[in-house]
Amino acid sequence: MASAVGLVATTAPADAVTRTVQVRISYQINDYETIGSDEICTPTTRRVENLDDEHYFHRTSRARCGGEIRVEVKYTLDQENGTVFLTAGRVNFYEGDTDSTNDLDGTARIRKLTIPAGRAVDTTVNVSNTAENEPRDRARVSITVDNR
Ligand SMILES: [Ca+2]
Ligand SMILES: [Ca+2]
Ligand SMILES: [Ca+2]
Repeated sequence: MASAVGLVATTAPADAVTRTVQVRISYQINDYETIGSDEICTPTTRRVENLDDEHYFHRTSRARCGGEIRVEVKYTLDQENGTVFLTAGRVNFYEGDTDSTNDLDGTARIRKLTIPAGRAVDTTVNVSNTAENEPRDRARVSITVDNR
């Protein structure tokens, strides 16, 4: 039999747990136009990563639309004993001269998610241009965290 020496050569505790998690974020963005039709964008971002149970993971997903809008989804992932938690989540809606603008015109919280091992959980957030009272500048953001 092969020797077991070396198999425990790690600094992680024996009960360390790592989960491979996919976060999929689908955007439906409407860019209001004073002339012509509104511009509509439906990008999706996907991120697969390994979450150990000793750290928090701060993440940002971004989408742009119509030359004037940028939507940013910020969230924190934590993992304990195989269960994944999405916390401190927020969707920020920027609208201005370009899609690199820092003109924050709307924001909304993401509810906290608890995703047991073997499950996927999703949530939807709506945000719009409340600062300039332009409800046709808006985004619907669907977030799925897959802990399978
Ligand atoms: Ca516009
Ligand atoms: Ca535009
Ligand atoms: Ca604006």
